[in-house]
Amino acid sequence: MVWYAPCLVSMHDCYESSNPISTEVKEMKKHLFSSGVGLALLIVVAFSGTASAATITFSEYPVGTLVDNQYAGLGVVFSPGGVNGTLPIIANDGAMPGSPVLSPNPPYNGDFWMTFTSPTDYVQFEAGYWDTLSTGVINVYDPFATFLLTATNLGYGAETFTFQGLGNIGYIYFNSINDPAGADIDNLTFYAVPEPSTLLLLGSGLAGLGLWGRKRFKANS
Ligand SMILES: [Ca+2]
Ligand SMILES: [Ca+2]
Repeated sequence: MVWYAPCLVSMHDCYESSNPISTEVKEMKKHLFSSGVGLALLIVVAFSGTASAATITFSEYPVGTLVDNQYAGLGVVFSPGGVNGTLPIIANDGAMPGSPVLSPNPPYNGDFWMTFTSPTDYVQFEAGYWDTLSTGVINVYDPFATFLLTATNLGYGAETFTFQGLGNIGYIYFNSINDPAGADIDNLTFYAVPEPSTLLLLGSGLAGLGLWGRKRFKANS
């Protein structure tokens, strides 16, 4: 059973597929392509769709930094798990392509929590280095701490985990204690759920662009 949905296309497509405005955007794309001014306007659409994304590479602070609320402004805080009871730490992991990483502490053997302080419906991160299959424990909860699903590593090395289509995500628990030499995470990306007013603004903006494109097409034809 696959508990998480690896995103094999692109982050924008993944986001769009779970976005309530996706039908409208797809219709608009079709229209814009047919109107002959699609390319320039599609760039605007793509930019709008990813405007609320945050990506953390863990190169923002020095190696050795214990991480709790340094990223609170982006919408995520970290706290100790129950195994070692320590905060995660920014560490070098030469086996991971994007080192430095965020590791359980002491590296790389333990667990920690991520808490998303703003509503988010898409979370993705890399985790590894996995030396044994199915040793990771990654549990996902909604903002009310209701359990949503558990995931584990289905491969060796670095693996990308993507959680979407679950509704709002509030907490993710990460435990790599059963993997030889442990594992850590990197490139944590998440999208804030757009506020209704933002959606309305985006929708009306797209409608305006569509009308503009249609007018231009008529003028050119
Ligand atoms: Ca990194
Ligand atoms: Ca390992």
